[in-house]
Amino acid sequence: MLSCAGARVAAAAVLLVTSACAADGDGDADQGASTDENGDQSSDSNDTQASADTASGGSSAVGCAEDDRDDEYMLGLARAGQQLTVRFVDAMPSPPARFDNVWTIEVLDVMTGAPVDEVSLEVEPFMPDHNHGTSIACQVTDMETPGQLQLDPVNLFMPGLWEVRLHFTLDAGTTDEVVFRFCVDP
Ligand SMILES: [Cu+2]
Repeated sequence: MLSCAGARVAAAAVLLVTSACAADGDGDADQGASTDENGDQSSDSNDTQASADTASGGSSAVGCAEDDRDDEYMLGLARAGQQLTVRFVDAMPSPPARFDNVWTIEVLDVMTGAPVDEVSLEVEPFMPDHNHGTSIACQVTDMETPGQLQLDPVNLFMPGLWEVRLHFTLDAGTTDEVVFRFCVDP
């Protein structure tokens, strides 16, 4: 099984074709679950709509500062699909940034809020403005804490708005999708 490390470095340098990183399975799970179990955010916000806080005038920044389509990252940021809610437990770096990110998420039943462990997840970072994704495959590691998954790397190689589409397949064979949107600066 190939390690992603080489391909990752290459991609960061030149954004070139990295078909070498056909990673799946249980790679480096040694990042450790820096489990911060309940954070200190209240936990029952299914849809923490981070309203764009562009009200504070003054700066005439470009790029992400002007893009109000993105989610404002915070610990506990959650988005819901039809059956599942996904909540951030950890993000390195925080907030999400260009290149490789390592996320720990919590997968919960959208109705009951109970952790859901019997899922498989395919991670698809996508740039809606450019109509492309990334060739760096994301490995998903099941963490010890029920419902928690580690995503490594979530590769956001280009500055701009990314949709990170989380494609879930549940135990019963049904599917669900949860999307986070982050804009990354150069
Ligand atoms: Cu792009």
